[in-house]
Amino acid sequence: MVPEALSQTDPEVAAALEAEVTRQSDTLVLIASENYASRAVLEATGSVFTNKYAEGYPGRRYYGGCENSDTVERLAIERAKKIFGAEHANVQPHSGSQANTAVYMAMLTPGDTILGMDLSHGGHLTHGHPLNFSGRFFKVIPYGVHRETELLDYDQLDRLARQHRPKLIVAGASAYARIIDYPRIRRIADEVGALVMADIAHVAGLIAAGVHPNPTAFADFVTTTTHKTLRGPRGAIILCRERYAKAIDSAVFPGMQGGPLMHAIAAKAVAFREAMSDAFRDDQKRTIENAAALAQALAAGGLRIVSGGTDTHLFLVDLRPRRLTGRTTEQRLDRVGIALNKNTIPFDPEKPMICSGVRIGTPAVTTRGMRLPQMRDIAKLVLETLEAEPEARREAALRERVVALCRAHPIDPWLGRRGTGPAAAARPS
Ligand code: DSN
Repeated sequence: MVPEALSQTDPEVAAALEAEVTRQSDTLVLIASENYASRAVLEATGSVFTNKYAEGYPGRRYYGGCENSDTVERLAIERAKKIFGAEHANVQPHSGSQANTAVYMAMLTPGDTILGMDLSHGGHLTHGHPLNFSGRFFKVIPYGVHRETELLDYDQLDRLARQHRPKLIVAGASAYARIIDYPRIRRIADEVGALVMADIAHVAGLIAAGVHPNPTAFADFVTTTTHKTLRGPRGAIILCRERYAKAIDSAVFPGMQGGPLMHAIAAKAVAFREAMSDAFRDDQKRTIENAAALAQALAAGGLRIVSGGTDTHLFLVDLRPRRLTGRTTEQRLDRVGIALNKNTIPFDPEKPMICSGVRIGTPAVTTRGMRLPQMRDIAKLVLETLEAEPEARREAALRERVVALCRAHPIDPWLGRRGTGPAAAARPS
């Protein structure tokens, strides 16, 4: 897509956009929360739905001219319910943080107690971090992983729940590589009369594809972003039982949002349709296989994988045995065109801006068609880059190999630069 009008109106933004296309094309993205939305999703996101105000919900709006907005929002709702087996869906949250906020607003009163996974053990800011609204408005009891196994410590969670009698238990993580035992968390919650919110932002695509357990039957609320493994536009949704539908809808609007972003909702509907395809299911399965293979290859090269491996699309690497920090590693890999993020590991002695680990994910490289042989290539590139601070010539050589690997698996079909049909958009050529 050549952004003709944009180039004429604003050459500076057009140039930045063009540079971003090149950066995304020529970078190996191992950031676990990033992906490539299809061309169809990008078209809906960049559509005239951006012009429409549609406060309210389908059939009950505060503005005229909402018939087409109703159509796309109804499609998004029905598809979301079908994919996750939910009784009710609200597709309006602008982000995952706002989805979580809406659930808290609907069900809690400031000062209530919640249990959430510690950010430094893999949780998320909105699960009760002291600097986040969730940690400021609620009494948060963090739970985490076991020091030896680095697996979620359900006994600790059980103990804390009995001791503190929370109103809500948040299950879910943004940097935890293992399957979460949702039935067990439900049982713990039932023992103390707590609600359960499952935040599946990271694994939603895997769940949609049926290659990861679905918590919908065990949680009162399920929240997810739509742009990570789910491969849709930026945004989020909330799924819940019918009896909470009204409370959730009112918490989103008028509780904390005004006009829904209809262009994003249209794009969510498109992404949900794509998520029901066989091609999507295959890609999600491959995403997990690729993550396992990459973790194994890096471990064989001497890196320590937190908890010894992964069941999902991501894993954490503990860099302390290599005397590296997450920050140095992120920066060094960035210079050769490999993007990932520094991440705390459980019981991390380093500060959050330094970190002892990195988080590695395979959704983006899998979407661009990479498979097991490429995972071995990526592992080699990462290991060689980490061997020693590369001097300029070696760094340039590594960068060249990264670009060659990227160009063999182009993202052009997603950008409409080659092949424009749905097949080209849905899968790499
Ligand atoms: N920033 C997201 C992630 O990278 O996991 C979580 O919100």
